[in-house]
Amino acid sequence: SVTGLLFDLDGVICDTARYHFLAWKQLADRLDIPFTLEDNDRLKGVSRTDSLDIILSLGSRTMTQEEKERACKEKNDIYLDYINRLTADDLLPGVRGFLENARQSGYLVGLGSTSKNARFILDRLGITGLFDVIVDGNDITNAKPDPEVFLKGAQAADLSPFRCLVFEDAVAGIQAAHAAGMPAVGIGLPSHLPEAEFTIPSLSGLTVEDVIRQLPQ
Ligand code: B16
Ligand code: MG
Repeated sequence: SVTGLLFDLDGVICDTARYHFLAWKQLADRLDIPFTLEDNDRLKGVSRTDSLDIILSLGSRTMTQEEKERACKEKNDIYLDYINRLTADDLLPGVRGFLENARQSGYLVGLGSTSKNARFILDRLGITGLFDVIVDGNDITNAKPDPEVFLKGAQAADLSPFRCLVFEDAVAGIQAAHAAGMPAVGIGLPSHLPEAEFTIPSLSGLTVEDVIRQLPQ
């Protein structure tokens, strides 16, 4: 049975995707590369450097390693200006209650995010203390859909992967969970996350037991 819960950050805990978009958009505009909100969907769960490669491919452009590092820093500085302003009001609906219920019910609670800014974001949102385990972009070498982030989360929580349940909003994240041998609950539309065990629109109004009951036996 499930004893640990691993949460993605962007799109599950907080809607940081729009700030990622605004920051990448500013860079893309400067580079004269067309980049739309729709394109941004492809960046969800993808690492910073891989995101830049996707944007460069949209403009059929290339960069040297040094130019890439500068571009990534430029994007992250813009992004930091946005997330610096995050407060507890920016938690997605139901997140705090769901995490508190999970802890009270005895589940281990972990974060599995590709973001190198994850700890800073949790601090801004005021929920760092609700996590037993945090694995983020600084701890991994392979971004989702590689299972590394979730396998390290399970390891840090001293749990077998099959005891863990993942909460994800991105296709790459659902694939990462499955590659780790973990079931995944999709947050969002079933049509967008057909590989998830099942989807829920948000964590609002649900307890962990409500969710676990829906898992295929
Ligand atoms: P950073 P997640 C991911 O977070 C985002 O979905 C993805 O869009 C972003 O590029 C990645 O983090 C890296 O973020 O530039 O802050 O290191 O969904 O895995 O929580
Ligand atoms: Mg996400």
